[in-house]
Amino acid sequence: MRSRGVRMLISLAVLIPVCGIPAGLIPLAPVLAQQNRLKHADSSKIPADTLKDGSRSYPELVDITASTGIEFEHLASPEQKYIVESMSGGVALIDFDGDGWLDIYFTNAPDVEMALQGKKARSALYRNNHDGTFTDVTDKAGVGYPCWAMGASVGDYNNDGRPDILVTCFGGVVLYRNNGDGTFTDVTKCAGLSGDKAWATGAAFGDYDGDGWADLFVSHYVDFHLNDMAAFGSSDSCRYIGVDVQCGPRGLKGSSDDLYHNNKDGTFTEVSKRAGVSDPEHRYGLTSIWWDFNNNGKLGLLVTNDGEANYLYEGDGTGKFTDAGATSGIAYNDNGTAQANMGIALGDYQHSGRMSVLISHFDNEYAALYRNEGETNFTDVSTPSGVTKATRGYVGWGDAFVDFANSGWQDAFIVNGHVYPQVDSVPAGPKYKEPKILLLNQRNGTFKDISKEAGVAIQVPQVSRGMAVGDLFNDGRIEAVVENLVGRPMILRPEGGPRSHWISFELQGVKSNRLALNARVRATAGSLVQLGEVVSSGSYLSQNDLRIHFGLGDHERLDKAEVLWPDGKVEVLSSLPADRFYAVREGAGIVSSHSPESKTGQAP
Ligand SMILES: [Ca+2]
Ligand SMILES: [Ca+2]
Ligand SMILES: [Ca+2]
Repeated sequence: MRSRGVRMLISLAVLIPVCGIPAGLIPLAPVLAQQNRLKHADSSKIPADTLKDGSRSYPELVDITASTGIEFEHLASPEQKYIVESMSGGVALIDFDGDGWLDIYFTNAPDVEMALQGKKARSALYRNNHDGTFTDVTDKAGVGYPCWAMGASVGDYNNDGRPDILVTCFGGVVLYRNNGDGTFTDVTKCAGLSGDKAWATGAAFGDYDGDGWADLFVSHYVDFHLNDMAAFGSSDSCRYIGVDVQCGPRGLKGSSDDLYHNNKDGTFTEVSKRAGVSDPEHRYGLTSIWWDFNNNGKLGLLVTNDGEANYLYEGDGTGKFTDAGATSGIAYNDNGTAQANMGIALGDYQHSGRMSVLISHFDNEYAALYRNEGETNFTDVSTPSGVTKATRGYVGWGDAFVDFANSGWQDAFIVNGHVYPQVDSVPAGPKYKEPKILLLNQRNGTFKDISKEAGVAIQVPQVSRGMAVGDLFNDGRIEAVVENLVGRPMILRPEGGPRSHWISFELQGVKSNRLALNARVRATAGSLVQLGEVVSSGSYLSQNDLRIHFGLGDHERLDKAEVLWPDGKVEVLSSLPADRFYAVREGAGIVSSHSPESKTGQAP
């Protein structure tokens, strides 16, 4: 059965060389339009990554938004006079209806004027129709008006196997319980989360004490109030490159952070002070992420702070944390300066067996690549790796280590967009709308900027914020969903390039939390050894696919997949054919697997 599945996939690939996914999954018209456009683009100039036979050495990232039926628009005031108008736009990938296909939740926010008039902005949930299109199901789902939304992350707070949504807001958080029937219920109050009235930003689920129930961390940004707003251009901290701009965050008060322990009964208890993660210094917190950064079996927490030192909390496994930000090397850049730390990408880009970190930053800085050296040590390798040169001059937000080409080596993708529209009035200055950046992993610790070779779509300047990566169409290729502060999102799909193999794992916790957050897979195919982890939150206030996907290059099978469950137990799966999706249940091994052309799982 398996070999026939692989043969079928190959024959389909021959039939549809550009699209590379089974017929019927994507409407044909947009694909043909893309092919025609490609022909025109290629006839004027052969891209640097085109091989002699005309094929691409790297996929083109094609903007497929128009063909998806997604019409969401993020609201934004033209002038962005207040910092609270600039920071929204996280996007979450979540299979809310459990059909095995990723759905998309876009957060939205009003501007100050709208809010003062009592007007709200509509966030939106789109259900995946399995044919390349999505349907707006926001109203039925009941998730359209959570709050003045910043971002969203996914966790299963009541451990019923259904992923829930946590929305961070200017004004606390909103927890949506997934009812399993296409609807959600706002359970913020009964869950004990309604005490938060501050400006919440990065929320992340992780079971820090290993009791099998995901706990929740929520970072906060500026202590901001609509009845007491610093006026546009009113002081030195409200000017940039000679022009008046919005004020902050510098010059404004910051806000402390929260940690909620899961009581296993649908409620949480706030424990940040006794846990040591309350942020008494009131730094400007943005994205947060749980992961076992030093591979000691105990969950740690990274919190990016805007213009201030990052927190890297080392956990003792029982609920006590110590900030190792400064000693680990991740709090500051290699000049000892705190940068405007925003989005977080996690990835073992060097196949070292350790997850390194890429943090996006402001335009006069650079995206910082912190190489994980093990034992709670990180080295800022941004400059020797080529990341500094490629990212300086842009304001970066959502970021990901992602293998669009399925080569087995993760590249780095960063979406950009300035904070101040006023910069456009400065002739030699940066621009409000900025292109995206794609950095090719050169497999020697360095990256090459291939942004201009990856197609015209990512060169289109936008004011981007959130970004999430995942296999939207269950075809073994990873898409990127970019949420822009201004206007429509951009959905990017890799097309063309070498036909490489891949494998995908959905992990189901039993003793561990049901979504298997922070479980890992170490995947071995010949000499190619990769590490993947199930992570709540990340990028900029966004949520990636919870499945672990590996590109495998020429490898037609995985020799070995070691599943590292959060409690330290390891399950080893051997000789798995590539180009398939595997569901692995803790203690039970593979419970189903399927190829892209069969929509439902089957016994292994
Ligand atoms: Ca779905
Ligand atoms: Ca749930
Ligand atoms: Ca817990």
